[in-house]
Amino acid sequence: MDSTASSLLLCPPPLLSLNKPNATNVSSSSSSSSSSSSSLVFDSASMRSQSKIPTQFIWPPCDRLQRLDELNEPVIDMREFARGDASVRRRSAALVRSVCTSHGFFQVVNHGIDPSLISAALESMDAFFALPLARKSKARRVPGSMSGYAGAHADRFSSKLPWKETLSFRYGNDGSGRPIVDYFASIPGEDFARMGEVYQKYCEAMHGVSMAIMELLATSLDVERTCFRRFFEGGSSIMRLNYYPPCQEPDLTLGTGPHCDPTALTILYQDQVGGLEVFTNQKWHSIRPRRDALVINIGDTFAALSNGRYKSCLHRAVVNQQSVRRSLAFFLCPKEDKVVRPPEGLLSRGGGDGGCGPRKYPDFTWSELLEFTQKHYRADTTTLQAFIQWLLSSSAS
Ligand SMILES: O=C(O)CCC(=O)C(=O)O
Repeated sequence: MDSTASSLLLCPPPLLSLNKPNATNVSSSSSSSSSSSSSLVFDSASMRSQSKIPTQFIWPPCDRLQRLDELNEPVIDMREFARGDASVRRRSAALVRSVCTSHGFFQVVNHGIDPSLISAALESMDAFFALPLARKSKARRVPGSMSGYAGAHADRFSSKLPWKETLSFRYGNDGSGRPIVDYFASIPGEDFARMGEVYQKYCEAMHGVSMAIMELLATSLDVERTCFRRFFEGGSSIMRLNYYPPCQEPDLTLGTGPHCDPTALTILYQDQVGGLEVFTNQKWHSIRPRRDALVINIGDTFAALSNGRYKSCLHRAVVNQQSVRRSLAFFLCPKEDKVVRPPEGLLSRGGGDGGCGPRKYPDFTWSELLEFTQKHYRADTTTLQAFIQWLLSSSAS
C-alpha cells in the first residue's frame, strides 16, 4: 500500500497501544470492540424491511469515498505462461512486475479451473446463505477460531460493520485427509456434507493455481523458479465465502472495508454483479467482473517476502440496493512456524539489478502475524506497518 496516498485519502488508523500482548486497535474503550453479550444479530432479511440501516454499519466518509474509474490492467494468460517460450514468459513476468510494484492487483485467465466447479461453489453458497439464521448459526464461528459462519463480523466488532455474511474454513495442503469434507461433516445436516465435497475440490484447485502463480511471481522477481512454491509447502490456507445482501442505504456502508490482506496471496472469484474496488494512484477504481478470470491480490506476507518490492493490494467491496453479490476468496498462507524472509537471491542483489535494497522488515513467523490480526488488530490499510511496530516493541521490552 502507498502510505502517502492512504494518508491523503483514507481514514487514518486508530491510535495503537503497542505493548504486547495488549496491543490493539479494537481495545475495550474503542468503538470497534464488541462483547459477545451485546453483539448485533445480522439478519439482513428483517433489516431490509427498515428504511435505515443500523448505525453500526455506517462507515466514516473518508472510507466511503467514491470510486472514479475502472482499473483496466491487462490480464495474464496462465496457459501462455506455462507453455510459452522464454520470450512469452518474460513478457508475462514483466507485466506482473509492473502491476505488483504499482498496486499488487492483477487478473488471470486460462487458469485451468473448470467453470462447472466455480458454478457449484456459487450454488452451494446460495444454498447455505438462504438457510434460516438458526441453521446457519449451527456453524457459527467460535471465538478464537478462523472457521465458521459470521454475520457482519458482529461477534468481533461493534462499529464499521461490513454489510455481509461469511463462512470461512481452513484448507491444509499437507496431504493428510480431506479437511474441508471433515469440517462440513462436523456441521449437522445432510446438505453440509455435499457442500464439503464441493469446497474440498474448489480449494484443491485454488491451491494448484496459487502454486502456478508463485512460479510466475518468482520469475517476475528473477529468483529461483520454485522458491516460493517450496515456501508454501504444508501450509494451511483459508477459504472465505462472502455473501453481500442488497442494502437499502448502500452509500453509507461497505461490504468489506478498505484493507490489505495479511495473508500471502488472495485468489478471488467475484460473480457478475460487481463491487470489488482497488486503490491506486490515490483513487478507488472498480474492477469489472470477468466470468473467465480470477482476481489476484498480493497480501502483506508476500509484500514482506518481496522485501517491500511488491505492494500489498489495498481493496474494499461496495454493496448495492438491488442484487445479492457473492465472492469466493482463497487466502494462501504458509505453515504457521515458517519464517517470512525474502529469498537470498533477492537480498544478495542489494538495491541494484532488480534487487530490493536493505531489509525492510524483520524476520517474523506467519503465526505471529496471524495472531496479531486475530487477537490484537483489526486488519485495515496499515496492518503490516502496525504489526512490525508491535513486533519490534515487544522484542525490545
Ligand atoms: O468480495 C470482494 O470482492 C472482496 C472480499 C475481500 O476483500 C475479503 O474477503 O477480504
